[in-house]
Amino acid sequence: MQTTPKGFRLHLGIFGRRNVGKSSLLNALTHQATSIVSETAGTTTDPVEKPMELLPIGPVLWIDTAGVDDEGALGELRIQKTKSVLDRTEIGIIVSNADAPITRFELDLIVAFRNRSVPVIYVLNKIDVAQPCPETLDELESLKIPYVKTDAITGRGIVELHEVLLRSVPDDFLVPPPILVDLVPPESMVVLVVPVDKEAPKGRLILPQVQAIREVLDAHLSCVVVQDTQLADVLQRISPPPALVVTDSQAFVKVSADVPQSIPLTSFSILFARQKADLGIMIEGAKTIKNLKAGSRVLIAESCTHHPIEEDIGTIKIPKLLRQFVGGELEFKHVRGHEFLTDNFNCDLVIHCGACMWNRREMLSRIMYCQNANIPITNYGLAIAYTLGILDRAIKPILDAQKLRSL
Ligand SMILES: Nc1nc2c(ncn2[C@@H]2O[C@H](COP(=O)(O)OP(=O)(O)O)[C@@H](O)[C@H]2O)c(=O)[nH]1
Ligand code: SF4
Ligand SMILES: [Mg+2]
Repeated sequence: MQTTPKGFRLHLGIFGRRNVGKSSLLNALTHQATSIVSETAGTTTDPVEKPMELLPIGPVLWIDTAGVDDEGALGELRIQKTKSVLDRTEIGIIVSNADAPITRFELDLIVAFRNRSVPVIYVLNKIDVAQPCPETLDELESLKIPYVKTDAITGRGIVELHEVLLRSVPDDFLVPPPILVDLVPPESMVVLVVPVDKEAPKGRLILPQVQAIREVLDAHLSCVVVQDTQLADVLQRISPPPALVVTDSQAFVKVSADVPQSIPLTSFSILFARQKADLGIMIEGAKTIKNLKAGSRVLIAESCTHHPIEEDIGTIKIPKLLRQFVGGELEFKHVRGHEFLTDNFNCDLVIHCGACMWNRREMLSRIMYCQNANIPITNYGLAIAYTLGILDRAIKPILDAQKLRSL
């Protein structure tokens, strides 16, 4: 985690007047005593920096500052230091006592962030003591500033603050990793296995396949696209062997038998779990399949509302594989589109489609929702690979590439 250079971390600055609970909020956000909390105003002097992995957003750097209303000559110096943090802040968090009106201190901060095109979040803290007055909420709404009510001592509102943070993360920070080109050496060849069975759409390929081919071409690599039935024969004819084989998850067992262990193998869904979501969290989710037992509840979620291709895999194939794995009946619920856990289906696992039609932020929001509700989440490809006992092989090409990068 500490290997991420500071410059690549999303800088989250915490600002506000003295004693409003900025340091307490940072401690609640990081679950540790990072910053000194005190009843004495002006305790935080120099900005306090705390790097952390804020899942599923990624590596962030929290910066706790001194109060912007500090007094005296020393106070002036602290204010200068606090202002210098403004210039490196990518999301500004303004903390205030919940019942306090918005004063010139907060307004100055809002203007400073707006001038820098930096998103702002307003935190109304100490709601255990007093509620915000309606005028403050009206003003925040008219300024179009998202706000969250917190009690930094008990951690109330921290989950909501995480959700608002994710919504405020600038797009360029959420730039997804490539689909596959970073997993193979330059100028290498990859083989894409695309079964054309009765479930395949007529006359075309599906989006993940098209996107993978396009990425390979853009990177000036080459690729061979074959059906699973031709794979063994084609592999014999390719020399040197391909740098990677990517298969549709549904053909994984056959393909895994046909591809020698020396050739890295993964699936489209696993590549998309990395690109669209957070592969680490999704792998952990897949591994919780071993905890399912007869009667466990599984939510199967698809991003598209009507998608006949996925219908079979989500409604028939995955439930069948899971029943076989568990050796008993499970309770399944299927949701589509933006409908998601809204009826509080208290489930043991969420299995999501590859989300190829969605942007990364939307999928990360779902992951965050599940994490906050303590529900493991995985995707179709990972769930299939796990139940078939081939997960380790399927994720190895990605883990190997990550290891190489961190050397
Ligand atoms: N009741 C209550 N007290 C809080 C809350 N957050 C912080 N405090 C208290 O407010 C005081 C100032 O907190 P601190 O985090 O040092 O404020 P800072 O100066 O803005 O960093 C301390 O005594 C904290 O215990 C809260 O949500 N509720
Ligand atoms: S978003 Fe999901 S349901 Fe829609 S095509 Fe992609 S994998 Fe299938
Ligand atoms: Mg402080």
